[in-house]
Amino acid sequence: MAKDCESLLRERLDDENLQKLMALRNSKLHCFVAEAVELCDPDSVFVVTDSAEDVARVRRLAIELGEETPLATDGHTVHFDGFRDHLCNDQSRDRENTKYLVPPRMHLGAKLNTADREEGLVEVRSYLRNAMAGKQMFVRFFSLGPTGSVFSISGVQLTDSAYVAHSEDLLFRPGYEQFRELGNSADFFRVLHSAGELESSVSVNMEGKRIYIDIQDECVYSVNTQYAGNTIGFKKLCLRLAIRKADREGWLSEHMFVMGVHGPGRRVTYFTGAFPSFCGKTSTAMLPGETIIGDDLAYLRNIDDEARAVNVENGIFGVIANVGPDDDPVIYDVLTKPGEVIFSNVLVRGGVPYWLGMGRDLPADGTNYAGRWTAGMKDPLGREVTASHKNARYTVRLSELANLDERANDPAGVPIRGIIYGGRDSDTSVPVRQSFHWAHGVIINGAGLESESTAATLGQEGVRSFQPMSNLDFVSIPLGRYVQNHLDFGEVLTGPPLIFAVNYFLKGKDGAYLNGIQDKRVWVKWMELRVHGDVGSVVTPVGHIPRHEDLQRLFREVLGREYTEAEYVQQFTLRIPENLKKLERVSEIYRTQVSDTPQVFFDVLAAQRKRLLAAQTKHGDYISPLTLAG
Ligand code: SPV
Ligand code: MN
Repeated sequence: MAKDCESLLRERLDDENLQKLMALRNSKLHCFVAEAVELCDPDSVFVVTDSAEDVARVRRLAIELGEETPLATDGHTVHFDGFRDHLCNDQSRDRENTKYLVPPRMHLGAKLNTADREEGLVEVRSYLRNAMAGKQMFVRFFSLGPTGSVFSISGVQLTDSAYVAHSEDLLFRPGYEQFRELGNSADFFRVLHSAGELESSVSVNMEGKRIYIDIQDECVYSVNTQYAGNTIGFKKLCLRLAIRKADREGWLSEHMFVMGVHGPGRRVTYFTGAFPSFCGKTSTAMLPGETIIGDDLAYLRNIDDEARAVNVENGIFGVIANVGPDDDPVIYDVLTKPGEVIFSNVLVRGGVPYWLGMGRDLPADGTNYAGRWTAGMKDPLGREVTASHKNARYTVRLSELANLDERANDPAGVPIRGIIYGGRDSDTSVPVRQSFHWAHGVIINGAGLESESTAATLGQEGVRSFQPMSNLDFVSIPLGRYVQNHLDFGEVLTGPPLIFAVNYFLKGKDGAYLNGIQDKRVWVKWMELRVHGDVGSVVTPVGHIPRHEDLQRLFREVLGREYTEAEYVQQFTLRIPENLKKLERVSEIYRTQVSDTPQVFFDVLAAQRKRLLAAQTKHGDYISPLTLAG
């Protein structure tokens, strides 16, 4: 077999590319490329090493092939993903067509989207057959996590999209040299992607969009799509494989940022944070005054009984809507100065990118994801085409950010002292709270996480969805087992991270948000002080919450404003009926939809319920934090 692969490669690759591939003495790699070449039939194969020359050529090709168009500012380009109407488009992750291919008799639980492995492989291969005819195949090597580290996982991606290949240069650490070290090991992830049939460099066969994850073979297939979340295999697609690998090997693969929060006396305390999309995860990770390690994916390991984490990635594929100079100055700066940036699905006019909520007026016409655009334009279904897509994005290297943490590439990771869970919750949870202990945090803050949709996504505001660890879309093992892995991870650590929950979206009775966008800068400082025991707390039935005097001082120091007792009482009033309802919802889901929920889960929920009921009997439905502070 290895011999056949090699002769096929010799037939199809030119000398230079063949040599680059053969320098990596890995027969599984060679066969993966050979079989993909045979299946997809590209005109040529470009094996991309870590050299600056190869990397620059990928970017050039993205422009030459029309997948990216240069903008007026040096280094900026724009890419558009296909759009026909609001039901048929390629601007977001496609949940419905993303499936795990599972062998017979393997069960992943009701919450996971699965297909029969053999049938799925036949189907996706039928779409991939000859899909690269007339095109070039890029062979890309990356390291997930810092190179040469206990955390690193090697990955190879084959794609016919220069935009995908280019985006990966910004998002991941180069891995060709790491593949050399790998020798003939079979321990790496593989991704095969084709954008499929193109018109004006855009995927058009959207009915044929398939994203299949073969968990048995650790291989991802993606076809007839270009949206990065569906195509850049090392982002969310390999996250699913990494969750399984972590399960086997006893570590955690999470949808989390990693950041350094700066405390008194130059102290830096590292946190990870899990928030569903559109809930402030990236903007928290890059708060001014703090330092960023990563905004989306983290690997956590127990190293000498300490939790340590790395950023899986090396760049950011971030939501651009509402990024403006006041609320997100760090990234706004990167997006408006010369440097390598790929904008996707924004509005362009005169070589300048525009997006919703950027803090300036948008032009009345231009080019966007729907083609030529004018204000008020409707799609064929009669729905408004917004100036930029609400999931329009930017892709940049982390090194462009002024506040990159100096330990961002530390092969040993950084010690994690706090974990933050956040969701969109208009009526239940206080803005920040700390759980009583590891299991309490894992279960209530993490596994019990819910988030509300916005009007823009479901047409109906305030629909809560269940978002355990904000990782539900990517969990590739039975959910109860995944929760158990979290419980086990912390149990053996000496001083496990404290677990916090934040809620940036709490509303008052009048429907207005109770917090300012900048308030999260205070919450992270409070959490940092809690880690070191530098501030006390008010003990409530749901955990520890801040005292007014500590917040008052922090609001002055961080935001230079007074934080009144009235504000505090409004924001931190414990809402007992809402909290009881939340417990019921979470309990119901784990009782009826998750077959292997650990018993401790229900015990922790029951204890919280008991505390809430006791407080309700004593103080009523809505309890001021001042009452609880005694
Ligand atoms: C998210 O949606 O959580 C993202 C972007 O980070 S994607 O790569 O599409 O997952
Ligand atoms: Mn994400």
